[in-house]
Amino acid sequence: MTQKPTRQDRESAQLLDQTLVRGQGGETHQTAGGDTPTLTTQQGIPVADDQNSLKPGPRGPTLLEDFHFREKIFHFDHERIPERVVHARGFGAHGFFENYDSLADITRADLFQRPGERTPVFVRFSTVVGNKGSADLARDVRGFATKFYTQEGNWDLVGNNIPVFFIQDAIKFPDLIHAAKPEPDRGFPQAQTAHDNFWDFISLTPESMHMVMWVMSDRAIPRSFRFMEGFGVHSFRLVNRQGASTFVKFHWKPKLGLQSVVWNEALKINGADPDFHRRDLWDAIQAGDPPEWELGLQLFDEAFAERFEFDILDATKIIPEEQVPVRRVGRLILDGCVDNFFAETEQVAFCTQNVVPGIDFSDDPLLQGRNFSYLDTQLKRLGSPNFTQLPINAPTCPVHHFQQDGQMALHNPKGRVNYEPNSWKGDSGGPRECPVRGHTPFPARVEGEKLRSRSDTFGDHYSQARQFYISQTGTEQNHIAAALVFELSKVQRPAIRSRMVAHLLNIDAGLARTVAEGLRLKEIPKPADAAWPTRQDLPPSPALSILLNGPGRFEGRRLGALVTDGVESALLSALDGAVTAAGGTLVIVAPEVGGVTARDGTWIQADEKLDGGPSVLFDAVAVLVSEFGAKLLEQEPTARDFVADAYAHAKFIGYAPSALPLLEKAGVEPDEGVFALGGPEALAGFLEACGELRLWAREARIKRL
Ligand code: HDE
Repeated sequence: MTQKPTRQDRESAQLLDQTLVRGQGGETHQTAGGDTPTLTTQQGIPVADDQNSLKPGPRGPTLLEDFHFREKIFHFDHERIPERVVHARGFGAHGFFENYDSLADITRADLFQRPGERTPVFVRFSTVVGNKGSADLARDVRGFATKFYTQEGNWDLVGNNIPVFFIQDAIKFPDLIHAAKPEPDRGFPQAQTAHDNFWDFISLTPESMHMVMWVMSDRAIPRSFRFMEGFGVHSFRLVNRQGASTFVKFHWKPKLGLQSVVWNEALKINGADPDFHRRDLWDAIQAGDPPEWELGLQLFDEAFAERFEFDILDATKIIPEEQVPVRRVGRLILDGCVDNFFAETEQVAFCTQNVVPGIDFSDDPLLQGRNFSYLDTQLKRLGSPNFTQLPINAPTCPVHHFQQDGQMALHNPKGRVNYEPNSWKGDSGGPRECPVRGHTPFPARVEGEKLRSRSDTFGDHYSQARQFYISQTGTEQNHIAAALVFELSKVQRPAIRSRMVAHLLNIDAGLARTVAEGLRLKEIPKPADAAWPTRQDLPPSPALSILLNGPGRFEGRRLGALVTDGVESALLSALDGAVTAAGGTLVIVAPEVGGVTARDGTWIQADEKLDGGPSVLFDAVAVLVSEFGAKLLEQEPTARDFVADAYAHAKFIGYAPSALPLLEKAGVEPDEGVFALGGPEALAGFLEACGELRLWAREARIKRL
């Protein structure tokens, strides 16, 4: 309700009263003049008429001579570029990274040398499986890719919101993605892993079991990009000026804490607002509340790598934070929306091989494969090796080299010399290599027979899956079981369902039993053959739970207030004050978008019409309808859903006493999450409770499946 002026407000202020000139055929013409520039072709030729193609006589055929028409249609026909083969649906924003301390002792990377220094960044969030037009709340991994425009070149940290991956060797990536994407004969399902091909592949790929636990957890249905973690996944190296190397795993920690939605809510959000995540990021930045993350480093040496229970080169494993703490070294702020989605979000080309001096790779076979794939994919998508010259991809530091020509070359070097070595002096000779400043790979010792094989240190596929599962709260464990039951219920072949339960038996017997019961399996299968027995001694890691790492406050969240004519305006504005003081946003939902008349006659503008503003779009709700309004809305399924969904999704609900009949009709049974909003104390209590985000005890009480 109380919001700073948005871009939309600013834009509305710029709208002109348009002067329209009617043409002979009734078409409208808007002509240039004043501040309005003249329309031109791409060649800069002024255009006289953009409404009619050139014809011999008003009813004749269009003439080939019409260069303006042909250029316009030709360009339109070529507007699309191939969407990304994975991570097609994404949303980007600009911002900066700010260093806390100098990390000179562990890396020579220029961006980490000076405390307080800011490096510009562009971040693109994404889902993996769905196409560009799919819905935001698919159950899926989220990409979290960051391009740092450092003074020594671009560093791309191309991560996910889950710290492990499905496979250990990049050679399996095409199979994994083929299996997850729509089935090739029928072309569906879209943006879903709930189908036979995916689970067939997964159930034959035991190395994916740890990742499966994460993807079936609520991590795969985040409430917003702002409330999720990010991970570089692989082990990388940091190298200092003396050439000493430290292994590192990168983490992003959201300032506003972790939060996810529940699955039934995700299904409904996808219908009500398929752009839920991108809208949330856009709105937060436009409202002047830029989201923030801290960059965390898990630093460890060769000796730790040797003694760690698992192989640090295996991307299906984490290093628990309790074992190697995450050191927070700086903050990332996203404070700028893009000006043009295509130019920036669509054309941004991340490449894992973009590392700067002081940052280096490990031998993780997944990372090594990615280093080939990303460059290759950019050529396919952007069509030219000069994609690095597009503004969103161009480094902000000086670039000097002898690479030239190619399609769409914008910046060919000047002068006579385009080779090296050459005998021209100074500037005329062009750039030279620099062993001191240049990127030098860490001289790790590598030897061995050339063979296609996998290290047996990669062989334990279940122990960390189990560790993840036992680190979850009871609520989260229930959600994992329910997700598995949902997905496997969409699988048509019973053999695949059983094969999955056979793997679950190696993870947790209770989980396997719940899933088997949820699927009504007639027989419990034997546990899957395992190369290594599941370790029972790995302790729970609280850092892996979302609910143990929530915000404990309502900041950055949205409360939806359902109002009708006759609403008490004093109560509404007191609620608005309390939500705003808590750092949240109040959104007014009314039967009509124009607004309502309060009991005291004041006019209250609405933000959403009821059927476009269901409660799944909010973190908590208040039902402030008048007595008369309650009577009216009792009859209305969308109004009953508003309340019933909020209740079923374990949200905190505040209500004006006059709204009680609507709550009763929606099946709400008062509990410690349902607040009668009377005086200021009740409001304060309600808002404090809202900081917990959900009353999970209610879910346990009312949910059977
Ligand atoms: Fe990617 N991945 N990936 N990936 N990936 C792409 O590159 C690939 C993997 C990730 O917002 C593609 O520009 C291979 C892990 C993100 O533009 C492609 C393998 C992680 C994005 C590609 C992996 C990621 C991509 C498609 C197995 C988390 C979106 C378009 C070895 C650490 C970046 C593109 C953006 C995109 C290949 C596995 C993250 C095809 C071969 C593990 C966030 O090159």
